[in-house]
Amino acid sequence: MKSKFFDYKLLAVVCMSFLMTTMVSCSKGKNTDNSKIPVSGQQAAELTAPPKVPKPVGNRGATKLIVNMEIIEKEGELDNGVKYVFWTYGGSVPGSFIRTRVGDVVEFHLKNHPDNKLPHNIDLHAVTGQGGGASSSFVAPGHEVVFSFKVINQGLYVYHCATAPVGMHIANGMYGLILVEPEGGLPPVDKEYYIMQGDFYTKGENGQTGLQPFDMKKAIDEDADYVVFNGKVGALTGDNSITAKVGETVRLFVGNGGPNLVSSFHVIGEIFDKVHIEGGDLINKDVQTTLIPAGGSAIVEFKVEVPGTFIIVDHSIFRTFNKGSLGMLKVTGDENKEIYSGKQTEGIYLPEGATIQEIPASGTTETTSKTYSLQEKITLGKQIYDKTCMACHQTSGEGMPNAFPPLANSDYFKTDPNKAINAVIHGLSGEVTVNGKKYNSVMPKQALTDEEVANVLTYVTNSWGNGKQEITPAMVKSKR
Ligand code: HEC
Ligand SMILES: [Cu+2]
Repeated sequence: MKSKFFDYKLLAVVCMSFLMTTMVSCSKGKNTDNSKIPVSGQQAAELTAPPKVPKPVGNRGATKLIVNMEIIEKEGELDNGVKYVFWTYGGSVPGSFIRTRVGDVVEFHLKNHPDNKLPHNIDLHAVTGQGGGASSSFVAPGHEVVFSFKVINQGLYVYHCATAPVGMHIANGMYGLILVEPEGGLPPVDKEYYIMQGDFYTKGENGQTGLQPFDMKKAIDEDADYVVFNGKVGALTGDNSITAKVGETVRLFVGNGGPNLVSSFHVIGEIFDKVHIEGGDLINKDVQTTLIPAGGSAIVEFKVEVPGTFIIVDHSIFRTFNKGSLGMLKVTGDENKEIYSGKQTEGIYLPEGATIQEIPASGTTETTSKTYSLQEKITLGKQIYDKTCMACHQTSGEGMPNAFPPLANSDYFKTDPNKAINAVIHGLSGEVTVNGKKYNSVMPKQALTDEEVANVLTYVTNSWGNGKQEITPAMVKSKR
């Protein structure tokens, strides 16, 4: 063991310098003496926009690595139709991925584009030194600064802007990842991707279109309108999904720029075989969800055994379904029914033997004598909808494929609102066809007063492309 070490020229140098201490510290010296690794030659760093990462370092020796990073302030989209002025490292959110190895000396060229409005700088968590580089890198528009640092610790590190107001610079997208590989590189895998979460604060509510300015008050209150991967709702879905083939091993370099929220990173239907906890050297195995602090990271690895669309989420789940933190990994290849069977059978489950269950009544069945305008009925109806129907029929009545039929533009009750009344007061089961699609499930009868049923159905029939109708309590009563 020791003789093998001494064969190794590099470590011999390292160990020699430690002979004054003890042989024990010498044999452990591999990690602690990276500051002494000599560099030879120089090369320009490959920088990539997410979800791509640069080529692995492999077994190249330590070198002088030149990073040319340009800060660009530019308008982009946070969601379809929602415009936002992002401040970026390299033109993307998160910023360009930097890949280096222990022992490298990084010569960092930070350029602030002349069209930008503000000064910026950079704090790299991989730097050992004042401000992580921030104190040497403050740069005005139209200027370039250069500073160098020796890469001593391996791991996956966040970098970000640290110009006041720091929170605002980060909130506008000024963060990214720098990977420091160990000597000889990380073990090779089939696919590698770069994913970084961030929370955004806009003047308008989630979904409000047009150019949205940053909202300082919401940022201070940590009341995010958007929580997204790679700077945009949908940056990793549909055609932008990341991909793999059955049998491949996938490595995700995952960061969290914050500025405020921590991420409960999870891939639905996969188990992380390995997690480099917090981006460091310690590996945990067989992990379901890994916590990624704001300003922190994790490297997760897993082999994909079966095909499917694996949903990538922050398991603080309202963020995923209401604020944007949803990505997709599409895996193609042959099924493996032993690992996952798919749906085998489905029948209707009615433990009490009755055809339709009733949801216990909460309120009174009496009807108030007050008369409401159509608009008031719609408003009251929406409240009932959000409380009672939305869980199944979804926010905008769009339903859910194969489970809950749509109420939006539904041809089921278009010509006969009594069919909707019957569904609500008596429940509905057995096969129904809505807009050409078959459903065969059970809707429990809803314990609502005549007036509540009238209001909720008036809301439904006056929303989402349904023909405008007013449903009265008398109409409901006649169907009881
Ligand atoms: C627990 C889930 C659930 C809830 C809650 C629920 N529904 Fe349904 N609804 C269903 C299912 C399932 C069907 C289809 C039943 C079938 O396949 O026979 C359905 C069918 C319907 C239909 C007829 C088909 C269509 O899409 O036009 C209407 C109208 C309807 N629901 C309205 C409502 C309204 C209004 C509420 C709230 C007061 C409500 N539902 C609450 C599950 C639900
Ligand atoms: Cu900045």
